[in-house]
Amino acid sequence: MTTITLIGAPIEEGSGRRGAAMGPTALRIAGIDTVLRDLGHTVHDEGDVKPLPARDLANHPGANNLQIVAAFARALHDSVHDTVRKGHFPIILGGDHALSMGSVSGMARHAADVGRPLFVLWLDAHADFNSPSTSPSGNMHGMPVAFFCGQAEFAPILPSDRPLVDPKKVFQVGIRSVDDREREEITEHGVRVFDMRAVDELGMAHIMRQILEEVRAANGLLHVSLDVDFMDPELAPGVGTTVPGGATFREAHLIMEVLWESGLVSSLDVVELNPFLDDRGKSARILVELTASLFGRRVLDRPTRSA
Ligand code: Z70
Ligand code: MN
Ligand code: MN
Ligand code: MN
Repeated sequence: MTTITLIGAPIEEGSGRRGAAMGPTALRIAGIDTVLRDLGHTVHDEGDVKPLPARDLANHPGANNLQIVAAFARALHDSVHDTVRKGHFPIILGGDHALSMGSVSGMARHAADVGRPLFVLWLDAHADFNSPSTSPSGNMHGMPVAFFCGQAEFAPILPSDRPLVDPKKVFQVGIRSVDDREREEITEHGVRVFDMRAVDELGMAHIMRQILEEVRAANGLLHVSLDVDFMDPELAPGVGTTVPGGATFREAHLIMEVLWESGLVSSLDVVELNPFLDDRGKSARILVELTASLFGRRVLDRPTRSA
């Protein structure tokens, strides 16, 4: 059984609208701690990180709310790194997706400490590979992947010696809304993309098998970042940007079940839940269910997990 640390990150300043700061509270009300304890895990809830704005950074015209976004990134980098160093599994309760600048960087630091490669599974409608100079919106929740892969424009946010993630170890599944410059960037940097067309043509089981085999062969750590908009908006409406044609309940569940069976997952972000836009807690409850499946809830007994 796993010792899990919940870390709330009530950031909404990366998203360009209000509401995602209520995400951690909604996930707690939906019972994320209880569900994990009922599965036999030990759960610590650290509460929410309380960052102070990064006043050393100047305002930037292409990076909205840079000071507060950077503050969350710094706080989460430290908190996630401390958690995983103790041998605990961090679950970051978002908050908008800009928080992954910090959580993934904290995991990259840990991976470097233990000499293993870090892989990232990015479950999202979006590629989130913009930079301040390419972003059409200036919203930093559209930038975390470019950040942790080391795009130079972000240099002052975290220390310059921070370990980066190799873009060829980032798997994006379910994407279906990509800006023109982002498309060029993810291709140029070799991000591994399984867009919605690939999901339809190959099937989720095949895609996940391929990803997990690669992580296992490299003895990698795997960070999972789950954006609510990965799922179809009919299923999970509680999100700022709804993009039609998302993952089904069955596809999302299958992913979580095979991830659990793999034993390879080291850390999880649950991001972009906007309870203000949700339909009577529906999206929060689905996220809690998916998290339960990632931690071993099953329908029937099957051949057990390998690790
Ligand atoms: C667009 C941008 C975005 C949500 C990421 C959208 C970004 N690519 N939206 N996550 N919900 O503004 O960069
Ligand atoms: Mn996202
Ligand atoms: Mn998204
Ligand atoms: Mn580039």
